[in-house]
Amino acid sequence: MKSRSLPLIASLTLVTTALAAPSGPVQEGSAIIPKPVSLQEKLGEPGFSLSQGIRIAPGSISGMASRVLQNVGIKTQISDKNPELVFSTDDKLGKEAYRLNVTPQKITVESSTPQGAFYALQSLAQSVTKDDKGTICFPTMAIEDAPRFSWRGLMVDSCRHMMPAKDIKKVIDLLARYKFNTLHWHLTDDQGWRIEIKKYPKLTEVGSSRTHSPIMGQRNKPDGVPYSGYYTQDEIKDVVKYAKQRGITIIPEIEVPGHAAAAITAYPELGNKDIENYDPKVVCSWGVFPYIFAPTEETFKFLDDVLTEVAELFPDSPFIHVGGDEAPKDQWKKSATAQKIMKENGLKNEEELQSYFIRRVEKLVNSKGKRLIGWDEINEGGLSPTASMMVWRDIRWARHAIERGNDVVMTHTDSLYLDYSQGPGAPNKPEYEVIGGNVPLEKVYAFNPVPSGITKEQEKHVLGCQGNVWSEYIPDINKFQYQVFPRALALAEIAWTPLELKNEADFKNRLNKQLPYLDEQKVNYRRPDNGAPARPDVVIKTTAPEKNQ
Ligand code: TNX
Repeated sequence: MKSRSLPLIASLTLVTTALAAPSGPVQEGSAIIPKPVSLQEKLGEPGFSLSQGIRIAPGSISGMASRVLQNVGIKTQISDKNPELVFSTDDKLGKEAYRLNVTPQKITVESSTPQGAFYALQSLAQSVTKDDKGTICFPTMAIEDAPRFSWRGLMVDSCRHMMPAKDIKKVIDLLARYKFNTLHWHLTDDQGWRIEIKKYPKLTEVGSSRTHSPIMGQRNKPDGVPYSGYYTQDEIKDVVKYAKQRGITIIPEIEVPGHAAAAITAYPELGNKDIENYDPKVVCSWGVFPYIFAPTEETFKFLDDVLTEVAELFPDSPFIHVGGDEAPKDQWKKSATAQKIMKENGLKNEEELQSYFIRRVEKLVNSKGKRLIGWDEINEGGLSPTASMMVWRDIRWARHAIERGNDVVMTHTDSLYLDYSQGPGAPNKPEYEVIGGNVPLEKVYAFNPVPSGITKEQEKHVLGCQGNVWSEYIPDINKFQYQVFPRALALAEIAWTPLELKNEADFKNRLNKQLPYLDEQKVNYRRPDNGAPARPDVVIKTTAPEKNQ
């Protein structure tokens, strides 16, 4: 058998080698973002020619590999006849690490998981270049790579304005290209409850609709246009699956005890109903509002049920985010019921009641097999030793939590709030309004997620960093893309690349080479050269998306 099949293999090899003739010398290197830990390119030597496309070895990863390469215009074929792109497992590599080796004849990927291989393919897809004859090719190169942090995130606020599931998928595609692995999905807030919960249908029947919104450019005037929308459980499952196939875990956020007006409007018995003038409504403007869950057993039972459904919808998320931010205590101060509960539990003040509330919710979250994460206000009144904290206000809170052994994710408002403006150049039109604050690209790039003054040993408590995209002034995908790109690429690099390799000039150079891809994908990014949108022809809406009107 062996001796008869050999000549066949030999002749096939000849044919295929002839097809995959190496390209001519390659002068331009790859412009990978985020910058890999180690990249060695052989410029001036032939690369791997793509004039005939590429033969991918069959296996569990080949379909995904084919999709990633086709997305950058490369013809692919899955074939075990002298494959040119091959995968192997090296269990010694970290979960997200990979090795990628490109020669004029062959491309090899080594990883310990499909996720590592996926990142190798993203690096490969970003390395398409041309040889001296203009033939499309990959440069001859060797990469060894692994991320600096395990949490590389972006938060999408679907409450103030809601992007349809198909647009969330577009966001996921771009995040995957730049090796993000976490999408934090803000699903409940004062202005809308956006996730279907079967046991409590009024959450979406009532809580997903508001009568109007502020007019863009005139933030204190109502637009008079009803706004509503939510994701069905089927849509959520579909988005979660889509994200998973692209190496992205979705962390759901269900806000407690504040930012809860929509839920309380749907089920008024969950609020502090014993106070005067109690009349909850889904909120139609932006800011911080008084309606906050009552700290009663009825509320905890409700949250238990909600979290059961949420945990089932996000099976791969290790965390459930429970908000915890901006919860005014006035209603608890006025409510006899809340005061009685404080007394019964020996709580000295309303801050301690907030802390009690969060600890009760943490037990529920843990009972579903998940860890609790919340905004840094969960610190006030005492931080649970097992909670993780998302630091958005003062970096000192991060140090405080880390010193106590809590894990943190850095989302600092001064550096990572992508709803803020980016510097000069946005068109002077109402639809380009932002909430306030200024975070230029350079400021994102300059941010170090590890706070100063902590020890090497404590650094392991910094899970990573995340950009937050609050959507008060982001009514649709076009404005979203304008706010998020290209700053998300700077964020991708600070989350992945070792600190000692950070170099702003080099980053900007690579960023310029990424723009043609973003153009091709029709991303409405902010032009780094003049601040204008990439696509002046796109219409950024000033009111609710059509579907929701
Ligand atoms: C504060 S950051 C909030 C959000 C707003 C945002 C606007 C945080 C945890 N809470 O509710 O949308 O400011 O930038």
